[in-house]
Amino acid sequence: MSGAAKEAARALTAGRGGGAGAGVGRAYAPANIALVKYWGKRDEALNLPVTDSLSVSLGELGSRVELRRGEGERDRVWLNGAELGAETRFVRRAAAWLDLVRPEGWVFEMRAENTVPTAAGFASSASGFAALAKAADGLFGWGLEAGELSVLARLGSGSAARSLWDGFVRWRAGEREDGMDSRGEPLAERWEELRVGAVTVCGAEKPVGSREGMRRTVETCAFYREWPGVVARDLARLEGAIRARDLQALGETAEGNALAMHALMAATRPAIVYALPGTVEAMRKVWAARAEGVGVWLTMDAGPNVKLLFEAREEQAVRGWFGDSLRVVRPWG
Ligand code: 2P0
Repeated sequence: MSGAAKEAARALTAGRGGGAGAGVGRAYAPANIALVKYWGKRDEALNLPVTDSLSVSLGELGSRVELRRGEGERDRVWLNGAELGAETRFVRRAAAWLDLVRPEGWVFEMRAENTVPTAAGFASSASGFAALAKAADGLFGWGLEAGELSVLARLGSGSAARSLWDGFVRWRAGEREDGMDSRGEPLAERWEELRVGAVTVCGAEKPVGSREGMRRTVETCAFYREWPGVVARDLARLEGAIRARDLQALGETAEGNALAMHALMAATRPAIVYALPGTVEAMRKVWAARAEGVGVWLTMDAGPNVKLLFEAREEQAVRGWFGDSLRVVRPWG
């Protein structure tokens, strides 16, 4: 990782804690789904976004990480009980983050368990880096606050800045060049009846990764200059909807924002289209269900799978429309 990322990690952790007193750090962090999306970086090395974004956590879907000092020449990493090869993307990304906090001469042993079904298209990098930052805090005894851990987690993956809390989290883009003010902030509101559904269309790896996709959009999409205005308007609407427990306003805002993001992608050159035939089919099903009075809205990330937003009282009706392809989670666990 870059010198700037190392500098940021050092600024947060230097002189904190007494080394590895705990011997092991253990932590859990929930995955999150953005209702107003992050798409575009102003600084790639630090994962600093162009705009704020706002997500809701996914309760029991997330990552558990255990971190301790290892022996030998290199880091060893296990995912869901199986040791991964040093050249896998997962291990390379974890090791790059660990380099930011690695004491001289150290190697690590990291054990990660994901309860996020990767095949359902929930990103596990957000919960993974948030849990890793918390586990490192436990191992080294830094005693960092959640907001500071959000900065550290962001250095691994942007959306990880939103995975340090349960519930609604707004990631403030911040203005500082070193990114110290670019961190998540939890909203006080709890919305116990809110449900998130995942419709699995395809579990295969996406054709264009988020980092590359964002870069391409910022550079070539003729409408990208409109995006910050769209986000500002949607954030104001969404926060109002959350305060008022207005599902229709929340749903319309989230669905509109996701489709606007996908429109940016389509207007990128070369175009980025994550939707598959099954994606469009699921979208049309949501709209048909709504036309029949079911309170359900959709959102989509950088992939073909569709996420649904509804309240507990509609769960049966939504299941009736989507059957076995649907996984339902409670944001507050
Ligand atoms: C989001 N996504 O707000 C947006 C919406 C996908 C679409 O954040 O490059 O894994 O590590 O900062 O956070 C996915 O991208 O990207 C993402 P990096 P990240 O959730």
